Amino acid sequence: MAGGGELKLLGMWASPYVTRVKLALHLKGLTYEYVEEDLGNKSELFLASNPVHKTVPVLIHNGKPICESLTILQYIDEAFAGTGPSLLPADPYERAVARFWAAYVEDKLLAPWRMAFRVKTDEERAEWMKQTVAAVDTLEGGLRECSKGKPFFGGDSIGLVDVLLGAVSSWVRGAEQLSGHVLFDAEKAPLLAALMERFGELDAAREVMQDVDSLVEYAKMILARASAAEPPSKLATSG
Ligand SMILES: N[C@@H](CCC(=O)N[C@@H](CS)C(=O)NCC(=O)O)C(=O)O
Repeated sequence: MAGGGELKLLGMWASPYVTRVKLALHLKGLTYEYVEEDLGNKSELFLASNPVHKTVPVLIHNGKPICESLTILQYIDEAFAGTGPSLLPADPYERAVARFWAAYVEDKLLAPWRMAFRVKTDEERAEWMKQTVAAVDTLEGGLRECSKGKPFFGGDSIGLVDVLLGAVSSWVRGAEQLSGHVLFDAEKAPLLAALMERFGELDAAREVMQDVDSLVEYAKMILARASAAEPPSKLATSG
């Protein structure tokens, strides 16, 4: 893997936000040191690096911290522009479109899906899942327009939106095992389902994605704590 200064990633294994950053670093072929954080007992380095949100991931590049996964992904793309493939297209309009769909995935798909793991009752969970499923429908249409028959949202190769979606692939499979609900159903969202399949075949995905059975155990703990109304602040949750 390539260098380009010292890179350290503070993360937590189950976090899909951390997985995004790992994926981007692997896709770019960058060497980095990974440090697992105990979110129940945050390290001094971690708190000093992200005093505002106190969340993982944090990427430290030559001693300088970068926080918030979407900001980190775009930083990696810009700071290592000559190294490996680009996550964002060169054309300003296409970049804007990619950022638009990245924000959509974040706010309309993953945020409600994350809530579904955090609420106390089945009724509340069903409401968040309704919003999640509606977002999958819209995203399928977006993918149809953006990919123009090519394999990824980013066209021929994996881009920003593909990284966001791919990063939840183990959580998607884990949630399927837990609830039987298929988030990217091949009949209702064939393009997204095919994209997730293709993503799973990438070397970066094989190297980085979490073990699904471990996530299932972790998710059971989150769901149990949520239904007991324990504050979820110490837990990483899906989406
Ligand atoms: N918007 C943030 C979300 C990151 C996030 O929520 N991380 C969780 C783990 S999945 C976290 O660090 N939680 C720490 C805590 O709640 O104390 C990002 O994109 O980086």
